[in-house]
Amino acid sequence: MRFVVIGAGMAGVLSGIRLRQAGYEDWIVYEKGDSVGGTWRENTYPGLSCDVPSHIYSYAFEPNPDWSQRFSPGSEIRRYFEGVADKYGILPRIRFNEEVDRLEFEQGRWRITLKSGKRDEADVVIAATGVLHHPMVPEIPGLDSFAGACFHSARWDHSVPTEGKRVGVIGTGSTAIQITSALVPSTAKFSLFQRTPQWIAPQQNADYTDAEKASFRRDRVAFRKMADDLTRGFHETFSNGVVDAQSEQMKNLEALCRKNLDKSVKDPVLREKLRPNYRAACKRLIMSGDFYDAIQQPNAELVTEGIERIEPKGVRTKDGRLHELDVLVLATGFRVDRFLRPMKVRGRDGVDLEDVWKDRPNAYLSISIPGFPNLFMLNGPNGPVGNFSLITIADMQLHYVLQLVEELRAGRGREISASEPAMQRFSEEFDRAARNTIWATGCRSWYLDSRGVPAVWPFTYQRFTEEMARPVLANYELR
Ligand code: N01
Repeated sequence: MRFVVIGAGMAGVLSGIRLRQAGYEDWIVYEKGDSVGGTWRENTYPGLSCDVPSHIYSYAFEPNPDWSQRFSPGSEIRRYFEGVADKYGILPRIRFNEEVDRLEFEQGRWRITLKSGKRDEADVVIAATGVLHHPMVPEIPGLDSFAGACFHSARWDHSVPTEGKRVGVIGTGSTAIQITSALVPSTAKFSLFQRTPQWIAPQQNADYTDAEKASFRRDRVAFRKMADDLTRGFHETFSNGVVDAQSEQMKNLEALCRKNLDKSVKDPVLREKLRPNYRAACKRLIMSGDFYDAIQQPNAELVTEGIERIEPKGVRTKDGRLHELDVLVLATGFRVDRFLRPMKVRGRDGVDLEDVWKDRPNAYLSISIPGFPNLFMLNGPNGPVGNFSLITIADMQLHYVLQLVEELRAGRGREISASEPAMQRFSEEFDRAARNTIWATGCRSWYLDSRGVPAVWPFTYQRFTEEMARPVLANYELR
């Protein structure tokens, strides 16, 4: 069987490794960029780090005793992925600067057309195309008229100096919060344009000492146990809490965030401007040990007036004030409803994915779409994203996908995809559960789909683990 993997980010590299381990030799990875790393290649903004502990945000088979910090910086994470791809011999199998344009299922195989005009074919396609991938550029009047440098946070222009400059950032998501902490100390003036305040959980990010790293290297069993304990602790507290808005975990989390705000911000006016009027973790929870300190510095300003328009000299807010800027950063998030798009995907009988997904993207267990056989998504729609380690999630999904593929290898059929009734049942149960989650308690966030229903795994983490352990073949159509 021939496999095509789309994307050489964390999940694409993992796919190559797992395919080889499973004994498949005929596979290739198409990557539109010029190197591996996905989100860690595209995001290079100052202050970038992962707020999932590094020892959890690692491949299970490639623990890294050398992580510099509990939450290591983005550049280090990128180097980790590059190193793993190299060590496992994945790089020669990646076709860089090749973007997949079309996927068409014809006569039992996927026909792949690349933007370059080249063509390929595969029995199985694994889409490892990422979630937070397509920058969301806001429609603010006058945006193009800005005379200084303006870019999205995921397209950071490192040729533009920020030191000693007047920098403005639009947005208060995880990205903007990290940029704020990183840039306030070196800018002349820093303006953070907040549309909605965020709850922020405290985070301590100590460096690992040389002695600690040596002990991780020496005692692999204890090292593994530490990572497992971290994972378990996280799932028992956070992961199982978010799916039940009334849970003790969510109440405790809110108390923690409230205490963090009350204790950290001295000026009562600023404190109230920073206080959200929705529940903690309704939006994707932000963790930061230095944001409140940064925003209280004399050169920092939290701008809460709405943005009227952008002008050549800066941002005009609705109170008539012009915030003069040299650099404007759009930390305005991503189009998370894209998934496989903008690829044009046609399944069995020429069915267009755009039509199937015209209301919203949907997939059985986040992996398979009825009528699109032998096409499997990693971190697809409705999966566990958020404050999870997506590496663990993708690895479990691959384990599951490879069991489906095993049905083909064993000759029990040539085409496998979720059945319509299974998709229907899953969607109904999904929607019911989604309404009980913390994400549905009244805030705007990228978790919500076009109907305002959270599009994120709404069941327990335990359930995800159980579902991924073994596919229920009765829920699949095998031809
Ligand atoms: O994007 P976001 P992000 N005018 O969508 C605002 C992961 N991540 O890049 O809240 C004014 O969260 C918007 O305002 P509002 C993580 O999963 C992880 O920060 O909608 N403002 C919001 O404040 C994260 O959740 C890490 O009112 C506008 C912001 O832009 C995800 O990536 C680090 C606007 C967008 O926030 C995305 O985070 C970074 C407008 N027209 C990212 N349009 C870590 O691991 C949008 N906004 C630490």
